[in-house]
Amino acid sequence: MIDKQFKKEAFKESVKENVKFLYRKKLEEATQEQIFQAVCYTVKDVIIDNWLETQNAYKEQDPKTVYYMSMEFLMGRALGNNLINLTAYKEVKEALDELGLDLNVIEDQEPDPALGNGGLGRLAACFLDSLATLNYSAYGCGIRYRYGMFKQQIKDGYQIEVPDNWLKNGYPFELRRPEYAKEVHFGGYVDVEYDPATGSNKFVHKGYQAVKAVPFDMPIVGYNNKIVNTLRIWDAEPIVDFELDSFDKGDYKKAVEQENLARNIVEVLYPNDNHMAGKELRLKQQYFFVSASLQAAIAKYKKNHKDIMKLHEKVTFQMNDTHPTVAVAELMRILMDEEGLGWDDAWSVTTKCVAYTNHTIMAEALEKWPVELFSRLLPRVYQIIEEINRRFVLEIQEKYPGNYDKIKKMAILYDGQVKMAHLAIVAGYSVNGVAKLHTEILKKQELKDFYEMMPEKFNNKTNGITQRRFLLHGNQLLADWVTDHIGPEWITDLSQISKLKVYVDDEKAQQEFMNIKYQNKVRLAKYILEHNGVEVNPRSIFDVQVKRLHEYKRQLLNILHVIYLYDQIKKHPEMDFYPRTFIFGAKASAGYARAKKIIKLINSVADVVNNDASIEGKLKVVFIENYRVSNAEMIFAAADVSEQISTASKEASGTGNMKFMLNGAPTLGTMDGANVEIVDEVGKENAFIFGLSADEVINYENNGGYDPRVIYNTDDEIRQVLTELVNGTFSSDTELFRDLYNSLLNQNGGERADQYFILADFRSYAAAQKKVEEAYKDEKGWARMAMLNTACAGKFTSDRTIQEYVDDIWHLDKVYIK
Ligand code: B1H
Repeated sequence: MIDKQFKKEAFKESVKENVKFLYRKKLEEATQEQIFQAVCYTVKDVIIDNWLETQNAYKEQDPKTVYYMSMEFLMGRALGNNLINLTAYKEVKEALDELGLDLNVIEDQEPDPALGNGGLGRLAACFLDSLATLNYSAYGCGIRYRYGMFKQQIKDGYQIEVPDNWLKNGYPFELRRPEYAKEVHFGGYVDVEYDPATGSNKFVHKGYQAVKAVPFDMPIVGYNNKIVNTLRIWDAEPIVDFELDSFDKGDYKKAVEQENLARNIVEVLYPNDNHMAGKELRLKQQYFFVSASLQAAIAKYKKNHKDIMKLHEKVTFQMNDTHPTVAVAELMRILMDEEGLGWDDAWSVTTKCVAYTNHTIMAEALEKWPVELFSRLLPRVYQIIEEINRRFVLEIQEKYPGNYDKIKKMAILYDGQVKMAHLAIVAGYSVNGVAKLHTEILKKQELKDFYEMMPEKFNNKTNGITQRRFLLHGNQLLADWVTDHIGPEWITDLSQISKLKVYVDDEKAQQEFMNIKYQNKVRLAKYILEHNGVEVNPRSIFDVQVKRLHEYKRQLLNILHVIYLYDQIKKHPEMDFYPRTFIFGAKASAGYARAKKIIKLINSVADVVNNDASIEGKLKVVFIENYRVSNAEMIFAAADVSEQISTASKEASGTGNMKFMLNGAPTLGTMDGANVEIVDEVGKENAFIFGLSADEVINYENNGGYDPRVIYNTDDEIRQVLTELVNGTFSSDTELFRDLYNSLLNQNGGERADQYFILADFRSYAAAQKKVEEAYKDEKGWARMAMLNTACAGKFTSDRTIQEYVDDIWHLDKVYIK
């Protein structure tokens, strides 16, 4: 189904027209960036028609709508993805060819909209793609950060953060919607006033600062179904214009403050993955977009529904982690203070409308706000939380009379803090984890008391990824090959990909499959040469770990093992060694010193290893600068080995693991997160599993940890590797990596020695790596294993995840466009 506008001639004309219209130029005179804009406007023109039609269909058919509330949407580039989902990619590529233009180069002009940190934000983006593709009415609700995830530069091996001014040239796909602006209020105080109309008291918020929330809409194009949903991200503007003479002094001061508040609120994404910043501005961001989104959703509902008590029949709010959890109290506030409901009615509606997804058990990510801060910034909302808490504590007491420990563990307000997860669980009608193991850990450990009190709320929704971006767009060679063998149904029904299983022993298919992998490796090698100046051998094993840098993800284990291999090759130059390229990509939070040190270590090891002629290029180490969605697509396509080596129990799910698998890279990993389910699907013999189990790790943790010194003292090779961190092998400054060294061997304050069990898992990891090498030498065996990974990846589509959310939690209706 090709839209009229994508008939080549019409498309070419339209691009030329747009270049003229936008820049007063002829095509030959335009820059690539200008051509990019012109192409986007042509594409947007088609999208707009479908967008209108979709919204009309929604108006007519009145389906239930999910509002996916998230501080992060890691969208990645839109142009290529939109063309893919409009099924116009190839036609447009050809049309541009005929104009002497290269679609790849044009796509490369687009900044990555990077309004997210990592997995959590990218999951939200995959969900929007699946919701539109599966014909469900959905809004993404978020913030239009002026600056998204910082750009990473590597200088002398160190990470430098550069601001990401993604809106610099204007973003062609967004649409400003000032007519839907909303006001959001901060600070001030609450007055109790007698309301003669109702004969009771009402609460009035006074003396606040106000900000105008202005929505920008981005189209979310469904695959080949004419559906276009909306990602609505909010910008902040000051409410008062400066009409100086109309202000007295007090108003002038207030006007300046409101101006500043508006300017600051949406300025920048907090670049912390799995870590709570705890800053006042962050709470402002949260309330800002939550309040605006809820107001907009309720206004939309009220346009064609009278009874606010039935809100839950048409609307559901999914809270992406606790970041938007203030929604619970804000919805209560709107229902009571604006819609006039009493507490019980408001609570009844709220608790049928909000649901919560937990994404992590890392303690430092749990959101807790000081009561002092919270009540000062959001006095009315805080008052409501106090009442929710008071009633919940009564419930606890009723269920567990005399058990004050339960109150201590479950109350929303305790020790002068507001515990956002507790608020989300108490109000949510659903609480879900993001992989089977993660949900079990929530039930048995982290949220045990809540699970015992309200087991019916808890459920699992194993994450997924969209095959449209991560195979169809990212790996076009393999996508075509798959379609040639099993037809195109996999694009919207990934379970079909299991049909590839009949080819795994077919030698011709094996060769074609591995040849595609080789071509993708050549493409990546070229990128690495251009961006890192390092020459890598596409015949070597591409062993890849790309993800945010975090100690629990254990990039340190990977690089220590590289050092170990380097030592081995130096010591036994004659030994058999299959050439290996270790590829890393990772951003560290700007304030996370140890993570940044690990980046420096990787680059220092790379310097030594890559420049040591004596090892004859057997080993290469590459740190890819500025890992992000756009280069990720290329990296997954080129990977032979997928490193998923988190300390078991720490990675809630992981989604990179699924992207590698779909692209034919077996997992080298621990039994953590969704790795467990990957192994269930593909079989243990087609993965390389090592390390402590989650139970074992949790057991150690509950019993005071373990002693890495025993390993250090008894294993000479491991001791040698650690010694090289501090003996000048990788830096003339022997103190440079001292903290990393110490972190593995010494207890430090509350932090245990080697708290992520790196030494404990080292030998088992090295053994698994040895197995990888042996397996890779068997060409046919490897081809079979790689193909099986692709063929068994069907479960890990976000289409499946979304359908489960719909069936078990949201209960949305499908909408079809004629
Ligand atoms: C995940 C986060 C996260 N879990 C706090 N939690 C943040 C927490 O800015 N903050 O304050 C930002 C992000 N991110 C990830 O979610 C998990 O680590 C992955 O295992 C999981 O696959 C992903 C999606 O569920």
